[in-house]
Order: sequence, then structure tokens, then C-alpha cells
Amino acid sequence: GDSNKEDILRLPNGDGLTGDEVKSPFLIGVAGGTASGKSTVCKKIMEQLGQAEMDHTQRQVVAISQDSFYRELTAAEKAKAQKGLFNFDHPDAFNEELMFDTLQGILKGHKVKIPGYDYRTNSLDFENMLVIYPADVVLFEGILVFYFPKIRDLFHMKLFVDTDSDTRLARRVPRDINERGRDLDAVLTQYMTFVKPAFEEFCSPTKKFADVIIPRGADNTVAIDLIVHHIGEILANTNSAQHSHTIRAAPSSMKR
Ligand code: UZR
Ligand code: MG
Repeated sequence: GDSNKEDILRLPNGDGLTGDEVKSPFLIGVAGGTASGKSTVCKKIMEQLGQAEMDHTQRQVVAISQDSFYRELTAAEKAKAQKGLFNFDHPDAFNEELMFDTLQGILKGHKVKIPGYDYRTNSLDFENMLVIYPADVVLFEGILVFYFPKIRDLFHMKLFVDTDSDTRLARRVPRDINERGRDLDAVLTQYMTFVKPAFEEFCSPTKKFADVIIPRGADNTVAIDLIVHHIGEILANTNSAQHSHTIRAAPSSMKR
């Protein structure tokens, strides 16, 4: 409900940190078309850094999805969504302010909470909030993470996962049917009506903002190795690396 939404906006000040100094993470944006392999690229980066199995409070690398920042739909919009008539690939479907505020909180070294997302009901899950603890590296993936200039400017590194559209469609169809509870007709209609045109209009043009373009996505082990090597160096130099700067935590009187 509404009270939960406020909770996310009120980001705790350095909650859970004992020292006076809070680290600002290295923030990586991962964009690309639907089913391009963004999540898998993020997962591989985390696995190769040997962090994936660690307890989440200890983890130095975390990945979050833009899906957590879909706007909540009205009853009328939900009815449309059930019929495949709502455009989830349009920038207006996202809560830009919440995305910006959350990423800023993360950059300030705050612990933040974000909702999960349920594709079957097209709704945010405020009952199961994901707690994002301060990390050394944060990966933020989604179709439109480079679309909003304010958000794009927050990233220290921008990756674009560039996978052929036929490959993406071939992956998207079974994923939507098996994991997201759709039928074939609805998936293909939605793809032709919304997904493909929105990719061409809003997502594909953001490729030019990327620092690194990863052809073939998660299959591209050489590209992932190079990126992991770079992140590894950042982790090793966390205190001296030029990107990281220390921020004084809020005085204890300001803490709740
Ligand atoms: P990825 N999406 C849904 O299908 N339902 C929702 O409730 C919310 C999002 C889809 C969205 C987009 N569009 O193509 C895709 N449609 O999730 C992005 N239609 O997710 O990057 O994992 O493919
Ligand atoms: Mg995804």
C-alpha cells in the first residue's frame, strides 16, 4: 500500500554501518533489448567475481533490476495489461523519480529497500521487499536504464548487451509462456504491437551511450572476462580508486 511506498522513499542514513565513513559504490548500468541476456550477464559477472554464493550482507557486488521500478498500475491499466494491451516497454511505464532517488541512495552508501516484481499479476510486490546493502559494485539492469538522462549520468560504466532480435524473440516466447503465464498468441501480439516498436524507438538508440557493447550477450565469455577483470581491479583498489570517495555519514542526531 501507500505506507510501503513512503518507506522506500525515506532512505535510511547509513543504516547498519558502524564506521563514520560510507563507501560510494561503483555503479554499472546494463541495458539491452528484451531477452538479450542482461540478467545472465549480470549473474555471470557476479559468479566470476566469486561473490554469488556469499551471504547478501557480505556481498561486494549486487545486481538489481529495473523491473522493481515499474509504476503501480491503476485497475483500468491492469485490465488492459491482462489482455496484452498495456505498453510495458514505454519509458512512461517506469517510475523515474523512484529509480533516481534509489540509485542516489545507493551511491551515498545507504541501505535501500526495493519491491520485487510479479509478471503474472503485473504488479510490484511490497510484501517481499529486497534489501540492498551497501556494496562495492552495483549492477543495474533493464531495457531502458540509459533512456533517462538523469539516471544515465549516475553510472560509472555503461554496458549494452547486443543480441540479434530473432534470437531475443526465440528466447522471449518460451520465457513468457513458461515463467510469466502467457499464451502464444498474446506473447506474439504484444511483441509486434509494443515490444519491437518500443525497442527500436527507445532502447536501441541508447546503445550509443554505452562504454562497452557486448555482442551475443552472455555467450560472449571474452567480453565478460574483460569486464570482470576490470571490476576485480576496482574491488582491489576500493580505497584508492579514483571513482570512490568517502562521504561523511549523517550525524547520529539525524539518524532515526
Ligand atoms: P526483460 N513485462 C511484462 O511482460 N509484463 C510486465 O508486467 C512487466 C514487464 C515485460 C516488458 C518488457 N514487456 O519487454 C520485458 N512487455 O518485460 C522486459 N510486453 O524484461 O528485460 O527481462 O526482457
Ligand atoms: Mg530480465
